Amino acid sequence: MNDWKKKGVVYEVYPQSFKDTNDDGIGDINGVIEKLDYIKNLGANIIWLTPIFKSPLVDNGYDIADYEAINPVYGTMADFDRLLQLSHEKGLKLVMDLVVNHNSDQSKWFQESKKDRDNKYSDYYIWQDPKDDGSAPSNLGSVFGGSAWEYVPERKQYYLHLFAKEQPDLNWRSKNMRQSIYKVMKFWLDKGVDGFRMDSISFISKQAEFKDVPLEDNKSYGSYYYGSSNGPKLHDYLQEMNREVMSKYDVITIGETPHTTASQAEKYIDPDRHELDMVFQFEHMHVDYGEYGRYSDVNFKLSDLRDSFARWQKDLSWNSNYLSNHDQPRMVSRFGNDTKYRKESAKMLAMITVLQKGTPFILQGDEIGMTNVSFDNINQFKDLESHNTYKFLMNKGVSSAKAFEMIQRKSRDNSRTPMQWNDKKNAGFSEGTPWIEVNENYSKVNVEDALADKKSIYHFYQKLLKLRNDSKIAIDGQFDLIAPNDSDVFAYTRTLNGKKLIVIGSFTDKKIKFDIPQGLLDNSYHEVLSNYDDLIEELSSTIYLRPYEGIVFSND
Ligand code: TEU
Ligand code: CA
Repeated sequence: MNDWKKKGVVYEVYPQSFKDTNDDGIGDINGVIEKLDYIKNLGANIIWLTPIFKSPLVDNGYDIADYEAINPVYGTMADFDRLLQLSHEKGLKLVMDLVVNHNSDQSKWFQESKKDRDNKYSDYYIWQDPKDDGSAPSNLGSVFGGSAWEYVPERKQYYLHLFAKEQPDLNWRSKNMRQSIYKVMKFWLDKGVDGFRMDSISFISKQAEFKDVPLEDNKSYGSYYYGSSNGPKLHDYLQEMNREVMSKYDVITIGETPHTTASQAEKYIDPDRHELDMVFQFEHMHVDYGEYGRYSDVNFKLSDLRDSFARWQKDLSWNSNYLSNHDQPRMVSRFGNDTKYRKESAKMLAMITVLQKGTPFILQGDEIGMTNVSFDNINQFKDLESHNTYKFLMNKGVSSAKAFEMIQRKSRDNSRTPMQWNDKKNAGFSEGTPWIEVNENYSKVNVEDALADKKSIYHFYQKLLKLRNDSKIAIDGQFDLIAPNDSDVFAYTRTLNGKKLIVIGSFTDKKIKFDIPQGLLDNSYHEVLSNYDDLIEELSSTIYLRPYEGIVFSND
């Protein structure tokens, strides 16, 4: 991977919640333009823009009806061109979301494909005959609940949708379909975009046959992962895509790879295989899963989080490092303490994540420590997954109060509420009525205050990102855990040519004693970053960590 990619720090912009400039309550492209300097000043250098294409917005734009058109709610193609040009003038790269495991049932491709079995687009989707009794071809369930199959009378066939029924899966076995995708990619790359974050890319190659799969503990449907994640021809497709498209441009490619192990992931990014630059994986997001998957009422254990991170650091040559994105709750609420130690824990979590080997990803708002929302009515949630899961949980006999609490805790909407710019109306996001309500804590958590306060989370991120990009050790150093069994502390070293960073983060609200292994810390070290004001003066192998304290030492 070349230097600009290694030094990439990604800032994820979820445009509908970023900044609204025409007061229709929906963030837009001009809003991103308005805030480019804000992103740049933070120290990020790559913007990942989640989908802004024409879409009926069933899944907030991850259901694309026209890959080459901008959704008018976000602006025009001219606005987009201006965004791209201005980003480049400011030295920022712009990465688009490429959603090609599926698109929208409103797309021309699908509208044609469903008409009959013999048209130009008839093989663009995964059509299967019913079982003899007319029921769905298999018992696969979809990510958002219910069957993964939907019947279309015109064709007397079912089509596969791993996500919502309005998101039919594309058939990568079709050469014409693949060529259509490559054409779309070239359309954007020829405009000058700097790469793609590839949505659900580990799912694009399906098994040849769809059969019923074993059902786990009384589930009604089989896991959609069977025969779809890391399928038989996945790497052939990625190599073809690289040969025909990416190899012709200097761009960055980030594959979102649900249900992928570290050893499977290495195949995507091994430079000799000519596929992708990096993957965005989920193993560490599963540390608080339980009976009801992500929505379970389970607290994470530090040991699970640390083990997962460490395993990926060891087994994969380059990772994407994050604790939240638009599909996850807010990191400070999930892994830190979003009340008394909100600032300390948000900084410590950033530190422990950004200084691992790989590309840091920051979700808009995490740099000011935005938290989960506290809604009191299910209708305040907008995500289809939240609503489906709420019904599902109640069908399983969970009380409505408990089900609501579970949604509240893990809903994807926690990360999708409007960006909190100031303490004025609607947090300065919009003068109109926001499409989703603003988090009520905006009067104390907002950008204006963060910029005015030298000790804010924002300013800590600035220092942290500068440290990360100025330090060869932080970029290329080897990762090793320290105190791998400590119940409260996540600590590791990064080492390059004998020089080290020692990174220590406490995950507890108590003051604790921490022993640095004998011989590791000597007088050649100094403290380079801390989330508390006063630095530790005397270096000794026993240190006392304050609540959520995070410290970085270096001998470089
Ligand atoms: O997410 C893909 C994905 O794997 C999902 O399982 C994700 O973890 C899900 O949100 C679980 O709750 C991508 C996008 O990031 C997501 O926003 C889309 O809804 C999804 O693909 C379909 O395009
Ligand atoms: Ca708008």
